[in-house]
Amino acid sequence: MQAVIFDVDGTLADSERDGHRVAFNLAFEELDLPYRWDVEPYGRLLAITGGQRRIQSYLEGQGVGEDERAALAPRLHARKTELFQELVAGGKVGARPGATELVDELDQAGVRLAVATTGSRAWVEPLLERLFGPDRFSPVITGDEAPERKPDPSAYLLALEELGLPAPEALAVEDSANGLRAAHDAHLACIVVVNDYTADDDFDGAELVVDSFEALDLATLRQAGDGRLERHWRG
Ligand code: XBP
Ligand code: MG
Repeated sequence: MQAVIFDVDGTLADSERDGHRVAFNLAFEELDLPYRWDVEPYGRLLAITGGQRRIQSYLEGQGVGEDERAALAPRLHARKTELFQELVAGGKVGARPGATELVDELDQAGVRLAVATTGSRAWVEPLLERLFGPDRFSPVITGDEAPERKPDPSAYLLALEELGLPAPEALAVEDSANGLRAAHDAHLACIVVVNDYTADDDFDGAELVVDSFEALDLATLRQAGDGRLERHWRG
């Protein structure tokens, strides 16, 4: 295993419940819209990857016509992205416990670190820099570059292409069923670190499913990446 490709939202960063969700609601409020995404229903909306598509789908469910949706969703998402950038700059979005330690351990062992996320580059770069320091990941593939969003594998395929590695030489780390499917469709072994929103997802086929980064270390990742991990457990 020469490289680990990390997902961002819900994986490296605890970014959804108190981050993206709050930014969406602030944008709804600013545009005088009656919508609010509470904690529990937001978990269901996460099945739709990509914030703008999530908004489009929600507006359709609210009976908003196609033309109005086409005009409103990009505006809402652009403002939400600015508001999320402000949350990031204000230190309101943290790394998941154990994530920085694992990234440092991999880095010190000479394992290459990359990112493949559905999120928007406008906030991905500043968030990664704030949580892990400058230029820790290369490549950083975001929803802006990937032709399709997860569960489509394109973000991971692009990351492998830029790494110049075949899938068996890398390992994906994800938090959700959408992410696991994207990794597996790119023929990557994948470890899942579940979170409150994804604990009940279907992770069939994951090399390993754990509840926290604290259950992971370099040796475990190497075993999973080299396909030598027999056990499938929640550590
Ligand atoms: C998670 C997503 C993103 C975020 C919101 O991406 O689906 O859409 O929820 O970010 P991943 P944007 O788990 O692949 O990192 O509003 O910028 O899409
Ligand atoms: Mg995720």
